[in-house]
This record gives sequence, C-alpha cells and structure tokens, in this order.
Amino acid sequence: MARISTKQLQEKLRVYFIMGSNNCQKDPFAVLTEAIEGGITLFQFREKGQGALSGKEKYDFAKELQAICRKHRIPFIVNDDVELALELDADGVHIGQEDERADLVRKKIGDKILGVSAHNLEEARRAIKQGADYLGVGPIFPTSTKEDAKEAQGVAVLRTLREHGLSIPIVGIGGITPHNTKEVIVAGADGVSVISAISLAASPRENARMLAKAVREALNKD
Ligand code: 3NM
Repeated sequence: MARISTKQLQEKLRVYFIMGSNNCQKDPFAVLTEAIEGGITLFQFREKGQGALSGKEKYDFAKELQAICRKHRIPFIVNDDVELALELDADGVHIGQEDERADLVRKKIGDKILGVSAHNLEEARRAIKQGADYLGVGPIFPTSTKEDAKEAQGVAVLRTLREHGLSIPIVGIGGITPHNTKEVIVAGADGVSVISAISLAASPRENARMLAKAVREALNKD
C-alpha cells in the first residue's frame, strides 16, 4: 500500500473527531456512532489523562471503537501508542512533540497515516522533514480538555504556516466549535479536529453535522 495522497487526506481531515473514555459523559460507543452519523470524516482514539484505561481494558475499548469505524469506513487513528496501532492494524498514528520522534515512528508504521502536533513553523518544518502526512496545529482557541495545553494562539499560526509555503494537510485543534470553524478554515486549515464539541454535546450527531456544514461552507463546497 502506498502513502495516502494529499488530496485524499485533505478530505479525510475535514471533521476529525478525537475521543477517549474520559472525554464522554454518555456511552462512548453511542457518541462515536452519532458522530459518524452526523458526518465526521476521521476518528482518533486518544486515551489520556485522568482515569485513562490501560492494558487489556484499553485494547478492548480501542478494538470496539475501531469496529464501529470500520463498519462505517471511517479511518481509525491511534494517539501516541504505536504498538497498539500496529496490534490493531489501525489506519494511522498521531504523535505530539513529547512523544517518540516522527522519523522513528514512520519507520515502524510504514505507509500508515502519520499525524504530528506542531505549534509553530519550526516544529511544522521538522515534522514534514521527518515524514508527517498531516499536522495538527493548536491550540487555536482556549481549551480545557487538554490539561497541559499551551496558550491559545488564534488562527494566525495557520496563516503563518501557509504564508511560508507549507502545503501539507493541516487541521486546527483546541476550542473549536461549529461557530468558530469558518475562521480556522479561512486561515488555511483543511479541517477541524475537536474533542468536546462532539464528545460533550447534548447531541453529538447534531454538532458533528454543524461542524461538517461549517467546513463545507468555508471551503465553498456547498
Ligand atoms: N491537543 P477540545 S489542544 C488534544 O494544542 C489537544 O495540540 C491540543 O480539545 C494541541 O476540542 C487539544 O475539547 C484538546 O478543545 C482539544
């Protein structure tokens, strides 16, 4: 299998839902199913923070979420845990700046999708050189979901990356909602990645639908 094309990945990144067991107040399988029904295009399993599952519990939970994704043909990305991604034959891995180096992860995962979190131009350029397929850039807006999140940077960071000629697919992350999605896309992101805007929504389905609509409209694809 060859690496995913930029065009295919840009489409997959439009509405990127990230979730772990502690991001939901309702049944996580129901939340993911609703999110898919509402129009998410990619899913990341991110089991981190207080009360995070480990060992067999984490594996079993991931496997069940992956089965839901597979049924609906939504690619399944694993945050940080390369071994789990390989065991599950996930579609890709997402790593942060504090995780294993991107070039080493690339060697382990072959042509699977590799996403890297970047907060500035230097990190973005290094990630690209080391084999990233896409970048997650943030936090764009304030977020209370990630305990150690850096200060919000606004959409200017996205504009900066594009102005310096970076053409790699990019998703914005951090505090994104249906109401501020347009700004993120107009500034240069190909899509939005969210946790709480879907995981804690009264209706995950409706919020996923609103995010998808906002991205479509901002890209003028309506
Ligand atoms: N990474 P919410 S911000 C997982 O800036 C994550 O790299 C961030 O959650 C980064 O959509 C963040 O609920 C949390 O704000 C995103």
